[in-house]
Amino acid sequence: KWTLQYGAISIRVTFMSLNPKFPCLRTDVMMVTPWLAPIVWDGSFNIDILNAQFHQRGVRIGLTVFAIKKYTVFLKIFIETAEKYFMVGHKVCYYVFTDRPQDIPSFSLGEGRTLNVIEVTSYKRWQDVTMRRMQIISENCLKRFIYEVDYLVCSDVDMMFAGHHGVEMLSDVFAAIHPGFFQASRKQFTHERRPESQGYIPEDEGDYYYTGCYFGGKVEEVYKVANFCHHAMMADKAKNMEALWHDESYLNRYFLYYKPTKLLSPEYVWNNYYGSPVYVKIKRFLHVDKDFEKIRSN
Ligand code: 2GW
Ligand code: MN
Repeated sequence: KWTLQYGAISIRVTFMSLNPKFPCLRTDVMMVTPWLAPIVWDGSFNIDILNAQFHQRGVRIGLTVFAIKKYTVFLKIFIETAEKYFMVGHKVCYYVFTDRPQDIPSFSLGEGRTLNVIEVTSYKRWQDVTMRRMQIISENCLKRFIYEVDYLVCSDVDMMFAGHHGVEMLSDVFAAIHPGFFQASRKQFTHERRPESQGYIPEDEGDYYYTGCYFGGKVEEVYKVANFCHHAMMADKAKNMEALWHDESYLNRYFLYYKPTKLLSPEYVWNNYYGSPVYVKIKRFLHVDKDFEKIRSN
């Protein structure tokens, strides 16, 4: 415990974050949204305090990932790097959805960590493969996740963890800022702009451009996100429409009107394509290079 003196006022400090050694403040980036949701950047949190809080609650975290068709090749690096960096020291359940369960290797997992392989049917069109994730996630929230975990994190599989991903991410509902749009202006956001689509965001609206490849929250909240996106897609499909960036567009629409309670900075979903700007001190999660031709052909 420390005492801080502000003129005549002395304050007993019990939080490490007020220790000058742990300032928890960044002045070079936006640390809070206009609706007062924190934006998580390196240097903005004290992990020891957060770990103690989440351990006290015995929090269980689910990580969902889809490996359909040839995308099963990405799983090994994804899980192996998650073992190193994702929620280390907490209870973790991986949920791997695949049409090829026989192709899923076995992994040696850390204590308190389990991996469940769940067989699902595939879709012909790749757009349906990526979009139907929302339906499958929402169904499994009700069937399974709600009984097994407290928080869910939903991720693309063509990714590798490269730095700490801990409980600082967790909140009722969180989204990650797309690394390509952190410095972009609103009119550059690639939202769906056709008013007829369920993914529509007017030109003069939209807070951030969120990535479709990483989001999460409490199971109840993820259910609402995924259920909304699935039904929005189905309504568009009935009109023979599909939003510009598929599931990502519907996700952005949801988050415009049901704002996330925490945002992850692009540290949490980086792509080396965007280089190394100074504000990204750690690249915690990286898109894996893929041979588009090979991996996306049937
Ligand atoms: C996807 C595109 C073309 C051909 C196949 C696939 C495919 C995707 C597949 O054959 N098998 C499969 O399991 N997937 C799953 O969908 C996998 O989990 C993958 O990570 C995810 C999204 O596809 P991906 O990673 O190829 O697309 P990206 O990296 O361009 O994703 C962004 O845009 C997507 C919508 O177009 C999604 O919103 C995604 O969340 C975004 O990151
Ligand atoms: Mn991807």
